[in-house]
Amino acid sequence: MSQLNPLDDPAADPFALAHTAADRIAELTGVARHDIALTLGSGWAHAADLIGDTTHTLSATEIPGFSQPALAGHLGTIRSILTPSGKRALVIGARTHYYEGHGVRRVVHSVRTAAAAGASTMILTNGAGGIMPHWTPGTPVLISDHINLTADSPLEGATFIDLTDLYSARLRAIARSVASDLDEGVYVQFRGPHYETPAEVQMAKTIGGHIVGMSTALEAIAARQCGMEILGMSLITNLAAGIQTTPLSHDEVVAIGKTAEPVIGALLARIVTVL
Ligand code: 8IG
Repeated sequence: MSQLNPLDDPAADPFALAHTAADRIAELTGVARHDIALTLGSGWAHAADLIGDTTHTLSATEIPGFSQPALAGHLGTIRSILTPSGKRALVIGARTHYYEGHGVRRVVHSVRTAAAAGASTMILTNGAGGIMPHWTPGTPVLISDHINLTADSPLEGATFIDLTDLYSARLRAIARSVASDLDEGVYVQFRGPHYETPAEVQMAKTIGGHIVGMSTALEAIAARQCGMEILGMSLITNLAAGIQTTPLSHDEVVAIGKTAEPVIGALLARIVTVL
């Protein structure tokens, strides 16, 4: 089931390919520049219907370097949306996860494409496990920082990038101006696709983590490299292994996402309106 992807050529320049992808988006949409970009993870897809008028829906397969998501429930589409405040939002529903094993270039291609399309703000959302026991499934939380446990990086060569204030305090404050009760926490990215053992969750807690997931951290690093300002949000769909006493089930995670979708979609739409 190999799929030809120009990013898989080691000689390819991933930034040049991101520009090619952005040019294709501009050509297909007729929109020369996008202002903000959103990656919608598990539970967040409905936000796309609420943040404005979708003027174009593209299939990920039309855009160089993108692949269809491996996961049912993740839409393989890229939308251009005109928000009520007149901004252009690029909504990426086609996330490639690190655990798919296609390499980190493919994981961060959507972020680099968004930057090449002009976006200066990157909103990264995901479904994740919660370590804080009071975060009942369905709770949205802001990401305040991350711990990257993938032992990988989207940066190649001796590229030293500062990650202080990676998840913009300014954007978190704006999010809280819309929903003052939004809690925040440190996101720990594991490789997956297995969920953690309870011992690994205890380790994540001990080293300062509050949220466990399988995306976002690598994407945030790439977004920072491109100079974007980042807002990260997790939907807690389950308590992490050992914090909840019942076994984790993907079906349950999807079901919680579906239930929470209208609420968190509306929340994200309100945040986008005031950005
Ligand atoms: I949804 O409990 C979701 N994604 N690593 N752990 C990790 N990723 C997740 C989890 C979880 N829940």
